[in-house]
Amino acid sequence: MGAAVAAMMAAAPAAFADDLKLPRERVDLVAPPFVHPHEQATKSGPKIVEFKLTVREKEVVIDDAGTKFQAMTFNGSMPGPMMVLHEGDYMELTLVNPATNTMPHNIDLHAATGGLGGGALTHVNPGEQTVLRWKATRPGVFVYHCAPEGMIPWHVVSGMHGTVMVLPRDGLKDRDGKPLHYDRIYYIGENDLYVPKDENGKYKTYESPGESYADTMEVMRKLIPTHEVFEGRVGALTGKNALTAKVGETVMIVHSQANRDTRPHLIGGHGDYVWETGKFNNPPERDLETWFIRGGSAGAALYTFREPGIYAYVNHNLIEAVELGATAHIKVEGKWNDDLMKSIVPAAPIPPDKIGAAKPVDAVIAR
Ligand SMILES: [Cu+2]
Repeated sequence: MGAAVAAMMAAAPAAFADDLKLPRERVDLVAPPFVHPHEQATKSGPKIVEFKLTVREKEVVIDDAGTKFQAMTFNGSMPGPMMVLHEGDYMELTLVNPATNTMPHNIDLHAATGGLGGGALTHVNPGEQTVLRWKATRPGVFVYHCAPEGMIPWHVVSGMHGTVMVLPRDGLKDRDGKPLHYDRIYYIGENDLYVPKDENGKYKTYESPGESYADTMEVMRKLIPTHEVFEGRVGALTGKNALTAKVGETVMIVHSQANRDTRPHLIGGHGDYVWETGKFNNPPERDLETWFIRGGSAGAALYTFREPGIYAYVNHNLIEAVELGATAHIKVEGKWNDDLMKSIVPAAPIPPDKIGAAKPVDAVIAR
């Protein structure tokens, strides 16, 4: 670690000036759908939380047909990792743009105040890095995304987005101030993708993001995504990649969409407590069937699983869920509760003496 810190000090000495006499914590980030370990409520005072995001431009596969896509990412995943801190903490973010990249990048953090959310202070060309410090003053889940002048939407829909979660220091509360906790947390980042096709309708491939730019812009301007995905590809969270939970566990699902509206729905379950707009100073809504995530925002939902099974968690524009990819699975283990649901008569042929019962209905229709 010593060498890495020394290298960073040499690159950006001013950012490490010890003007805040606060404890520091360095956080190692993990790729979605997982979230780095964190306290839900904290008894400690404000601190400086250090995160590092490295921009990775890379080719990725976005569906089971093997469609290739020139992605731009924070830390190599679409979306980038969730970064968690508490209200009153400072984030000290190192943004690295390796020399192997081809594009300038930066970061606009919706949770931060001033300077285009940090976008004005974090512009890095390939081979550069920068350190930004900002104070977390508003609790909630907030999108962050790349926003380089002249190519903002392209970088965002190419994968450069993620979420910051600022927790209240004393944790989450319901409408009456009763504490709310989660046993697991998953972060689902939804991404609309616009992949150009050739004259035969086949998806085109490119050597670099820059080479794909003109064609991609043409598709983007029509506003019809070719893919709508969770965690960067169709099937990233289904089948053997399903999320897991147990009956009785409370799961927090944070859902972001940096560019386009979406409407999460848990088939067979609900949102027990939902911060639809994602901001924890507002009381959570109860018992939702579907909630709305505005493009450019993140929302948070708590659900305690009551029945085992495979749950589908979808964007309930079902065309986007089923045809374009916006579906996840949650595999829940535990004991079935007959009180909540029970099959009284399993499907079987209609008994002969009941066939006639259809006749009056036919008569009504005929009349
Ligand atoms: Cu970028």
